[in-house]
Amino acid sequence: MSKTLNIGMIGYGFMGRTHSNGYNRVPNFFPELEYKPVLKAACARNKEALQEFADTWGYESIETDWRELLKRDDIDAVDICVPNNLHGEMAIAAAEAGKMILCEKPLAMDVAEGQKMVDAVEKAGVANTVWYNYRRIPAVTLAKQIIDSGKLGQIFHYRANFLQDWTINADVPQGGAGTWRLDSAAAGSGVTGDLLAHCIDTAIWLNGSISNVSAMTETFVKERVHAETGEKQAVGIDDACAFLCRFGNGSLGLFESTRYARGHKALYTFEINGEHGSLKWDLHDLHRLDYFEYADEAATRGWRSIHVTDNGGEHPYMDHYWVPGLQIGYEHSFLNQVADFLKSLETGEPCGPTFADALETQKVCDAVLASGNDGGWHDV
Ligand code: SOE
Repeated sequence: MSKTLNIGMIGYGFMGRTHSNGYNRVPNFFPELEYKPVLKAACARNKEALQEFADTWGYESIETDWRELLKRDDIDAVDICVPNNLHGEMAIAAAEAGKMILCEKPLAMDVAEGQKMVDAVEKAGVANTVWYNYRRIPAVTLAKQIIDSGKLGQIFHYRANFLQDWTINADVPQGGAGTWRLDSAAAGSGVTGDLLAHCIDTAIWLNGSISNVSAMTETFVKERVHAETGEKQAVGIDDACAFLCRFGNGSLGLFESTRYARGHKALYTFEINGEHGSLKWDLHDLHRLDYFEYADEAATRGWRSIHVTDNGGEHPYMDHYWVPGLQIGYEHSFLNQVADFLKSLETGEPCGPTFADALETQKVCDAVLASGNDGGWHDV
């Protein structure tokens, strides 16, 4: 007999859409799961825009006050899809109300706030996860399986980039619904919390903990008009950030992110070099994983590009989709995370990254920002 999981979604932006799509489609692709999500209520302050969102994605009701949403007995899980400065207060209140929580990344504004959120979900004993969705792109999950199998041997290098170009124009405002990511009061940080956090989450998952960091940050556009007040204000976010790090396993890391890489829209790439082989992945070609294996015969040795679409159990998640050779996309990483969350309710196992896992990423982000400010090496 199937069980329902009633979702209360807070927020209706880009991420609200990706998550809602995940909840809606998961029963089609993962019919074996015991729990089925039900889009019970969507919540935001702008009633008209919210109603349109609710109608588009199939939410049964709306709430304009998130505290009212938390009081409802018919809500099992709360999805927090709002600017970063609201995650902490909402997540702590949701945990106190006994709700399960699926929180958009990054977990918090800083480590101190993130720690309170971890304490709250652990005290309440509620299921929790953070939407670092790239882990669940099949090619990235395959990279994890290859590394865990030991095929790469000792890891020497981890390299990652996340490059965009959408804030080069100094007329782009900060703050407000579409551009809160540029306002440090709402976002906490710039590319470090927004983009590098993804790279760091994947890196910790694939290659283990990060011990210390040395970073360089820059804000190229120093002042921007605030979309809500119309006032010109100093920009407090990092527009670009590059950092070096050491991993606990002795490997060296090199990370770069910017919103000023003209021509790049969302170029997330990583490369891992080990003793016996290397792996590389590129979000713009997300269904492929490139693999070099030194043990191959010398004459034909070279990089192979694995089309991660086999559905006989060889390739993670793919048995839930089409026939071999037919790929899936960005949105399926969210379906896969919903499916894993629902599965975790059956098994009682946590669905990573949990709040506690995401706090480790937050610790690296805080150390990177501190190093960007003073130029020194910082322990994580
Ligand atoms: C920023 O443009 C952004 O939307 C991030 O906020 C997302 O987390 C990332 O996946 C894509 O880029």
